[in-house]
Amino acid sequence: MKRVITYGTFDLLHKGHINLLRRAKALGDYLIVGVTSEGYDYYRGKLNVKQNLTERIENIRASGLADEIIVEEYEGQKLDDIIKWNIDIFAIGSDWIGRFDYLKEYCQVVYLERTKGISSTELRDQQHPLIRFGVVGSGRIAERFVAESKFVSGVTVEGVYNVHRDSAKEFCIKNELAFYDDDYKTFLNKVNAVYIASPHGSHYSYAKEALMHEKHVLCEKPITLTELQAEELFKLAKEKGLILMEAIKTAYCPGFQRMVSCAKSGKIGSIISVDATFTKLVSPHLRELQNNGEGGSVLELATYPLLAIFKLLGVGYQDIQFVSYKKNPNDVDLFTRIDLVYPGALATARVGLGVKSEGSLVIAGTRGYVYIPAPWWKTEYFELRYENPSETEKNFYKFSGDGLRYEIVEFSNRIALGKMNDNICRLSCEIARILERYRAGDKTTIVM
Ligand code: C2G
Repeated sequence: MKRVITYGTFDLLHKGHINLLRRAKALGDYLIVGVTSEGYDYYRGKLNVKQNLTERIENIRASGLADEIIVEEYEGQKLDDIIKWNIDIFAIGSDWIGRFDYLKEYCQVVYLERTKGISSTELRDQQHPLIRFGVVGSGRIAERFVAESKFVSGVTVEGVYNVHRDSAKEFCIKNELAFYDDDYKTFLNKVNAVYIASPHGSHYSYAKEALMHEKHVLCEKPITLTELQAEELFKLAKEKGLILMEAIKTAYCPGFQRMVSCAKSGKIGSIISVDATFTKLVSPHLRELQNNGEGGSVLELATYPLLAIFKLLGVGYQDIQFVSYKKNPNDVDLFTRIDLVYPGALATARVGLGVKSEGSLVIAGTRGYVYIPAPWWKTEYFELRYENPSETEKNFYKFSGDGLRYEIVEFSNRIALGKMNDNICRLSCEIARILERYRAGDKTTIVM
């Protein structure tokens, strides 16, 4: 009996998949189909698969073409499967030509002609209208956004807006966009969503106007500089049935999400303390350190540690204190410690643009602790540690590229769902509230 194996995501099972399965089956007597798990697809950068694993398996089963269905969960599994299932032929579509030649040592490898004119990506785009982004601002992060958006299907970046026409033009040419503009209304009319990456203080007005013009908004951190403004924007988006989201990539990356559920699962007992540090040395002439009411470590970086603290302990803290080091001509905070006191727990966020420290996240519990080394905000790895070192558990995840692709996927999924995530909206408002208090000098000690 000749045994054939093939693999795929098989999202929104279509004619191309069916042809492939039929031809693969015809190569032998017994066909095994490996369907990729959600985790594996995320790992290999297939970020917006629409159907869950159960639905995709069910479709393969209903096609009647598979004699057996297995789940593909990790890199390198193909080789293990070929040996385990005693496979004679490995078959895959011609879009993979050459990529699986290394399996020829173990079985015959056949690349089958791909069916032209149909793909899951096209079907997804037909079901959900393309998200046509316009970028507001043309700085470093905006450029990274354009690059990262290319990893998410169903999304394009079409144009850029900047009050300075020359900057917009330069950005447009460099990033091969379709248009640029220095008139915000004209710009808004050409897109259906905006990514706001302008200076902090301008986020509120750009976001508000975009929402008023029925555009979805993905806004860089901090979403606004006051709690009221953030609440107003989320309320407006809700009333209009639009999506407004703060661009905090960490919140949506797989490693961080797993780490949070693991820490909260009881494996380290009750969480009593969270210590999160993020420092990044920048040169004094850069935007981040200007004395314009928008500079300094807290405004630039505190979103990340506060996200971790709020995700782990919630937003119900009772007291907050800031201690800042500001010895520089611009009088901006080069380093700040934020202490939050909860009923039965405590947390500290440390941020620095002019002071370097170990950027780790430590979550202390009654049974053990979670240690995430720098850069924990791009979580690739975390350890569960206990009194007995032999119980240490190490967990590895993949964090792809700059990570902005994860927030873009979430934004696009939210648009398809037609609903914002209320918890994360609240979290953004709470962060804005802390920034506002800090800017007002509330509960702040300055180190002399
Ligand atoms: N396919 C095809 N014609 C199409 C579309 C897809 O023949 N128009 C084939 C692909 O070449 C692949 C199979 O259908 O052999 C499944 O395609 P996808 O669902 O896109 O999965 P893919 O990402 O190719 O998974 O481990 C996973 C595999 O390596 C490939």
